[in-house]
Amino acid sequence: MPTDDLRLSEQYKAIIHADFDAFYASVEQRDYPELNGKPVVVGGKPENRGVVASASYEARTFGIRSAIPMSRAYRLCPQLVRRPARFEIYRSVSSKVMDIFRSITPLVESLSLDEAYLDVTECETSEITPPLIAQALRKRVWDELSLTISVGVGTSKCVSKIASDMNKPDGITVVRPGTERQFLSPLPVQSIWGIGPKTMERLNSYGINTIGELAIRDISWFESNFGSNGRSVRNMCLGEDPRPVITHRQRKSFSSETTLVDDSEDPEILREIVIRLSNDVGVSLSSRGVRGKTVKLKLRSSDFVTVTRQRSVTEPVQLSSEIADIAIDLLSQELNQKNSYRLIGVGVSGFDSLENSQDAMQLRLEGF
Ligand code: TTP
Ligand code: MG
Repeated sequence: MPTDDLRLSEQYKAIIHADFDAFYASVEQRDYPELNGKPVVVGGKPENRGVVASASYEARTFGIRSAIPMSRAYRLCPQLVRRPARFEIYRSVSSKVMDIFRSITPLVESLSLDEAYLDVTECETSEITPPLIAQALRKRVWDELSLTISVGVGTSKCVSKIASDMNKPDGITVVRPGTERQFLSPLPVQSIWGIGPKTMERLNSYGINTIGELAIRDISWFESNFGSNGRSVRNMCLGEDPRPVITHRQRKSFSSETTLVDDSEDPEILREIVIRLSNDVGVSLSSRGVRGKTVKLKLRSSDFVTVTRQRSVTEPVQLSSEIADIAIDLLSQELNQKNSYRLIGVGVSGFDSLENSQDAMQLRLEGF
């Protein structure tokens, strides 16, 4: 698709989502050229019950994907080449690519080591369009790092992230302003951020398979099916996502919350939810190398009373298990109240400096 005539109008934001292709595996193929063209995975040994962290596109033709057991990967492809993870190298590549991104705009939000959003609205001129910026970005990453990224260009985070996945590997997908609905409509519902496998199954059981089929429901339907997230889920289906690109420095906390399908006072159910939310927050912190000193638990009871409880610790936390330990303790103290709850949230704030956090993350990864 020609990309030089796709100018985003002034009334829209221009967001690029960039993501390395087969990140860990590609770094291994780059550094060990004899692995080029071969099915390569990065991950733990099968005899230690290792899992695949990253699979090269050659390995994917055998059905190998991230998160499957390594033993299964070898069964799918006996000639598979496995490399152990070299986190230090991946972190250094990540920091270089983020520098390239930041040389284009200061508005860069890294989501993990290998992906980021760039708000390039202000970089746009009559000659330099967002798709051209995206192409230039891809070329620079290739020239300077010998790795490929795939990018999506759109008017919001949600659309650009979905777009970057459409032409992987080494691809670019541009969604012109005003065509968001058309672009999203045929895609499966789980492409929408926040719709996981369980919700997808439920929607499929109602005969809703695509985003287009979901988008035609009215707001009250969304609210009764997605609770307080109803409005934002509906807006995303319509291609509208007002979330700004937030840089590290601006970000003060990470949190995750959920509205329960049925209100609950069952300690086991509530604990399980707290563990899941702590895991979401832990993944966000770990992938960005951030640690925080304050863990917060938010509870909204069936009668809509919201309480927050927080605890600060001297040793900053980052891992899901560390967050969950504190959040569950805070929960246990509230359970004496015998309330039934409709919403639970877990958050971490009080970040230490990024430099310190990255040292800490390195230590933790080396400890595994
Ligand atoms: P992804 O971007 O999800 O995967 P990828 O870069 O390997 O492949 P692609 O983007 O082309 O689909 O994740 C980035 C890195 O994060 C990945 O290379 C390894 C790591 N990772 C894990 O360790 N475990 C996982 O389950 C996933 C999904 C990723
Ligand atoms: Mg990737």
